[in-house]
Amino acid sequence: MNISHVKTTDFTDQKPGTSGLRKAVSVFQQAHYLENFVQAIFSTIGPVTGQTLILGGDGRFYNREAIQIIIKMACASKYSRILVGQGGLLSTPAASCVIRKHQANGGIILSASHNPGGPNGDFGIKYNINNGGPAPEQITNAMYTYSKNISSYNIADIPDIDIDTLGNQRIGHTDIITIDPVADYAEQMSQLFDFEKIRKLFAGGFRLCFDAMHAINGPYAKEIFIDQLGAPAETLMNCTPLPDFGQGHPDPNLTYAADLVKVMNAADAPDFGAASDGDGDRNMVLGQNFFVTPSDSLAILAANATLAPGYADGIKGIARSMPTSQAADRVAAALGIPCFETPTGWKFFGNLLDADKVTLCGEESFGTGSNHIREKDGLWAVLFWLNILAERQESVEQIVTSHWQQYGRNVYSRHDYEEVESDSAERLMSNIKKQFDTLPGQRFGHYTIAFSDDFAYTDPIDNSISRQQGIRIGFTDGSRIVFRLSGTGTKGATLRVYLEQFEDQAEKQQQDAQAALSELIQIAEQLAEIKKHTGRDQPTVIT
Ligand code: VG1
Ligand code: CO
Repeated sequence: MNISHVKTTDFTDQKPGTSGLRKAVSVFQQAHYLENFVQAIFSTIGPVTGQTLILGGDGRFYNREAIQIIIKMACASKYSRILVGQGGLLSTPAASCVIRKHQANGGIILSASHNPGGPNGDFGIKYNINNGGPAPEQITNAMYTYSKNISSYNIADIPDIDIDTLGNQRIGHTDIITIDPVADYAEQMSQLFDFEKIRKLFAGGFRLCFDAMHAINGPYAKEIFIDQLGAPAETLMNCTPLPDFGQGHPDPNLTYAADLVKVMNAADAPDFGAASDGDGDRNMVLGQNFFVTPSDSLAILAANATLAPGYADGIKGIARSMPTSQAADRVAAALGIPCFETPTGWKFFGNLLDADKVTLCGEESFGTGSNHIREKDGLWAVLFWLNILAERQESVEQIVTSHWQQYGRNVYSRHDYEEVESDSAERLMSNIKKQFDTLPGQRFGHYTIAFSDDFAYTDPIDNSISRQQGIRIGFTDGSRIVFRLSGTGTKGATLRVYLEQFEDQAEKQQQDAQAALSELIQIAEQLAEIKKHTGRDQPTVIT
């Protein structure tokens, strides 16, 4: 096997964001662009001689081409094994599961997650370490530094590999093993949840509608819901993965999962609705004509965890990203367990999970997961809910409203302003920061500001510090407004405004969230002058 040492020049923009390196497909298609970053990964974590690499992606446009390039570069770097998902497919949670199960050194996941795909959409690449979780910031920073100084990369001169037939092929020093992308993951799910009970639930006529949004979770949903749990075929919606996600936006929220929302709001709606995103790690859950916010979902899973066999012994702690509502904190307090507040992005949960400080983690952005892997996990959350529904024999709405009665409701919403001009977005953020000194004590209508800061996090395990993780405005009654700029967008800047208010009076808990938050929405405008800086009257997406 001949190895080419290809001369290249650096790209200046290969800095991974909240979750890997994401760019327009056309950027990744430039000569040497992907190769440079892959070499930066292998050289930063290396030497990789004799190691095992897990490889797969969400099937979006350019997935297959990228898989071939990475296999050839991994052979050149003398990995001893590459486990690649059949057809080049692996959901993000399945990749995490496979890394852990096969004791791999790490894995490369090709995905831009919830960003649209297709030739005019986005592509992405991220590296997960041997615990199955996203590489921490120190490692992604080192990759970026390497990418800025790169002058050549190594690639094996071999023909394309067959990634569609299960089994082993040996190339030089490397065994390339094509694996079933679903099997290991499905086996793990059957160990965590009471499949027998859920099977009975479906046999009794319980109806689920699952929308894979034409993305990676289709085959996983078919295997688990239909083949293993006996749900009828009509359970599945948009479950054939397409390279352009059917020209949709594979982000499971009320705006983009419109097909599912329509079904769940109809008169004859199924009992339970759920959707997942491009790479299968996000989830949205719905009852009949009823939306469960991701922050509430985390709190409810925590409060009901012992109903699922995998968590029957109770949970050690909870971690939530800073902008996620404080609903989970209330459950943690009631259970007498710790609740950690981390920056946005799953990579910040890894150390807490490895140290066994927390069992469940969640983000307001439709992400929930546990210590079973080191990624958020869309289907896991749906199965957890099914297990709870099978045990409690109540509707989704009943479970959520009784949770509010017991713990109070953290009324919550996120307003996104997408594709804002980057300089204006930066200006908006720095203008709020300039007010920090004078904000505490100021009154706005019913609210008084208790504190304002730029969130910084010190990891309790390795003491690493992450600064500038979002602006927090806290009010004396526990309400909050958070401002953050997205780290996953590829066009301009996305401003996220997170709003939260606590409501303990049962008669007010049923209110529409936007109505209940209307005063905080006005205060956010007053503090940040969103209209002036973004030129927008309305958010692009409200979740
Ligand atoms: C967003 C979410 C964040 C999530 C990240 C990756 O990041 O807010 O909670 O972890 O996406 O999710 P940002 O920086 O755009 O706010 V996924 O499913 O896109 O990998
Ligand atoms: Co995702």
